[in-house]
Amino acid sequence: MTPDAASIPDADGDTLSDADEGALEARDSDNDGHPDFEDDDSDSDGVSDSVEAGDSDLATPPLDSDTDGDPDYLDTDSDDNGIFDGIEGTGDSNNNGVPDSRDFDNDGDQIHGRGPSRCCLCM
Ligand SMILES: [Ca+2]
Ligand SMILES: [Ca+2]
Ligand SMILES: [Ca+2]
Ligand SMILES: [Ca+2]
Repeated sequence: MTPDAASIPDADGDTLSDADEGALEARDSDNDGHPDFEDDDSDSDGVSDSVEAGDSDLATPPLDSDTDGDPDYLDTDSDDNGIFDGIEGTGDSNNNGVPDSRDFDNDGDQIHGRGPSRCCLCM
């Protein structure tokens, strides 16, 4: 975390700044009655905002893994591989340091992860 980040407000402590979470307009992306800046899971995909933030630095913009304009914490399919983040979870099937929810190729077989992955089939 940079020194400047200590002065950036973060009401829910998920490492996404209140400004990034639309505190001014009290945006509530998943319409659960909790505005994003006070919601631990703003898109209700089962993966917490602190994980989907991408890093613990308040000064950096929220991560957008698939660069579709929706940051991961508001994107129910962060890696755009056709499998919802809540199904992929935050495990790391291929041990490449990228959680499955934002890893295009969970099993590392070089085949884009769209459709059922092998890890799901053997559960
Ligand atoms: Ca926050
Ligand atoms: Ca909410
Ligand atoms: Ca989420
Ligand atoms: Ca996105």
